[in-house]
Amino acid sequence: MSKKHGPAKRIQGLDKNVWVEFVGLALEYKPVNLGQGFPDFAAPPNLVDALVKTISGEENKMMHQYTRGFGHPRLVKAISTLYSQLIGREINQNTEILCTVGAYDSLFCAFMGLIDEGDEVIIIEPYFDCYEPMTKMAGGVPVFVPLKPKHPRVPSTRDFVLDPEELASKFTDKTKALVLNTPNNPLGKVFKRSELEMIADLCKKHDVICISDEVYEWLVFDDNEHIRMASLPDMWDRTITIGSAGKTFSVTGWKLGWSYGPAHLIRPMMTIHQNSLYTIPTPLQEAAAIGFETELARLNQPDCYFKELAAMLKSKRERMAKFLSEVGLVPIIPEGGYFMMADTSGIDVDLNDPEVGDGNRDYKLVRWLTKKKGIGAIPPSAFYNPDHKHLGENYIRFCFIKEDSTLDKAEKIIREWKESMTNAK
Ligand code: IK2
Repeated sequence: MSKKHGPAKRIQGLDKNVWVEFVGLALEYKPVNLGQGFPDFAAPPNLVDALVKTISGEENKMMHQYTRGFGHPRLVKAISTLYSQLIGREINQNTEILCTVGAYDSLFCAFMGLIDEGDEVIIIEPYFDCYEPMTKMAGGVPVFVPLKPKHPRVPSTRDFVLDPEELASKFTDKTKALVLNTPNNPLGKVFKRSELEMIADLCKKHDVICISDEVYEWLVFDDNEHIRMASLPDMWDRTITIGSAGKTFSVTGWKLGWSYGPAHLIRPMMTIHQNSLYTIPTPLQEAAAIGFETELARLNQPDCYFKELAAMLKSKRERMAKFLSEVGLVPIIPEGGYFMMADTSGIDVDLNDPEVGDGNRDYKLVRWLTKKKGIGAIPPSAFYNPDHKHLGENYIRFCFIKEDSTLDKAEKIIREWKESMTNAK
């Protein structure tokens, strides 16, 4: 191949992607899919109705055409109304909000719009995998700091913490941004106010931007509370908050997201957006706006979809924790989100089989589980940088936002697996 036909330098070394491999594996082997994070149950009927109405009838003919580039007027109004309430300040719908193709595109606009060649970006591990390649594509340098369990076998993600001194040591005069993800994917950790304050103080001290990925903001369990970084004192001016309709309304296929923050941080993101996608699908934005309006009218009431979904997930979380434990997959109970990490150190299977391929233990084990047992999952070492992959490789991530019938199937496989292990002894 001619040298001229080679990939751009900015993407060299970034070709491997956990989703490409494991979504592909799930398509090929058709396991009970507890891998990629999406529900397998119906979207909220009122949202579906809203979409159907939006695209039907002569009176809605303009819904099939381009809309405002930075966000459909009805949607930015709804986002502004909701989050102005939640963070306790008026958010300007025209200058302080950007609607994007999923949270992914918001992240892309943030990295591309704000990170320069040589800028350092602090990323808390484990992290949603795209933060690292996006930092690199922008020319930045990722600097990692891991959440660590307080002791080897912790029961809850509450016990995964940052070492404040270690975090402080990562800030230099080149640090431009820190990426926070609460509730965290893959762990499900919900950062406490004191933890957020510690991070915020460092951001303020070193004049650093916080890119706060809060796509699982409504999915918190027990006495945990989702605290928005932008609501902490003096953090608004340095925080971009990212959300996802896919996660909020259980419609991941809509790929609709948004960012809100001060105009001086949103404007550079808009520049990337206007020069790449320019505008995003009108009907999905209109329907999501209607969805938000509905939930706004019943916010904090038990029938609010955000509350209902969290309540439903809590029982699925408990169910999954129970059946995983039965085979010795020791779960770390998540405080939020819809993933569960399970410690696989006690599982003894033959990973020398050529069918499980190579790489870290969790990659092999997930391939084994998919091909030999019919359960799809995700290897969490994908969420650590190369030097820290050992911190993730003794776990597997399972997704529990699934129909009870899907969880029944997974439970049956797990029980049979357990029986076969007992019989083999
Ligand atoms: N940020 C986080 C933390 C996410 O988890 C996601 C979606 N991830 O779901 C895949 C998985 O982990 O199985 C996103 C951003 C992207 O959200 P969106 O789908 O709105 O682009």
